[in-house]
Amino acid sequence: MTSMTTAPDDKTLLAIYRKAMLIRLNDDRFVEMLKAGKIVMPYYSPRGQEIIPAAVSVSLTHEDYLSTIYRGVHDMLAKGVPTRLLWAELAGRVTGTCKGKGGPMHITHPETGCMVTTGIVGASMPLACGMALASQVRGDGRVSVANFGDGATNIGAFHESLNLAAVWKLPVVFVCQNNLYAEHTSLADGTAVTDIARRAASYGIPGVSVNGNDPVAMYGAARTAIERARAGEGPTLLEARTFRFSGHVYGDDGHYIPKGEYAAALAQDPVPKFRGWLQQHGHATAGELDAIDAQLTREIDEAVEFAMSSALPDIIELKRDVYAYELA
Ligand SMILES: Cc1ncc(C[n+]2csc(CCOP(=O)(O)OP(=O)(O)O)c2C)c(N)n1
Ligand SMILES: [Mg+2]
Repeated sequence: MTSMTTAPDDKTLLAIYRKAMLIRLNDDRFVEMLKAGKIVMPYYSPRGQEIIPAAVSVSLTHEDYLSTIYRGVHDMLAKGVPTRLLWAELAGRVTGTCKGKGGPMHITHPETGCMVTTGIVGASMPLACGMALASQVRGDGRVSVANFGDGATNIGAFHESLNLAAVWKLPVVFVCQNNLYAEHTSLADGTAVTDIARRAASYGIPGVSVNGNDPVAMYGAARTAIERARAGEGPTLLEARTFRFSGHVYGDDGHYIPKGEYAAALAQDPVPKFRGWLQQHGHATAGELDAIDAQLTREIDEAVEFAMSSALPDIIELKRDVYAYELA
């Protein structure tokens, strides 16, 4: 395994904080707008999972590729999709990343390496293998990151992708965001081996289990895996343990999650916890963090204003960009 320095410096810690808080504040605003009936969309909240993409993406550039799933707004924001374009897409406006025709389930923004959001469980992995193969053939040094959930590890595509990536030494990092639930089913109820990282042994690749809510541990594990992929040493399976703070989708009250389990997770809410840790350990003052938060709030205010004042797509757009040639 490639051995590199994996402790984040202050600048990196603040970059992780900024991304994690951006995700957190955006989520608050999405929920507020949904509740007020101002936007209508299927929304899969990433609350509780903010640290994972924030800590992964600081080691990536816009040249690196990302694939993710319906619960992927956090991955997109962390990778760098501009907040205003993301909002416009979620609100179904022409100014969105996909001209308002993709919506939350299909955010795509190649300019920042965000190649695909899929609603098909497990599909982010073979797509990442394809992108990584392209990079390998071109020799462009790009790394592909595939995000998926714990439930996706029981889909055939998971095994096929890990095997293919291992055999061809593809530059992929498989990031399993293990939030302990797949829709209404707990991990233990649907998975024989709940220690997901152990599955990597079947393909002879490193399998690392990490507390995804710990920014330092998450950063270190991701950086090692990304550097390994970039060095041509092949893929890694990274299991980021976390918790889903909401029901599966907006409107699901999550009643099947035991109250105690939920309360214990919420008491460790990762973004406020990280904020406190940064101050306690002298990485930032409360004033510096307040200034970051205020700037992020302004960014979101501006994004909402931009999205809501943009036009909805014209009816003629329904068929445009959908087929290889435009139908009459
Ligand atoms: C191939 C496929 N099978 C089933 C579904 C229905 N489905 C949507 S989300 C989901 C749960 C997936 O859970 P997990 O992979 O843990 O991701 P999470 O939602 O927790 O982020 C299921 C079964 C689907 N979208 N695609
Ligand atoms: Mg899950």
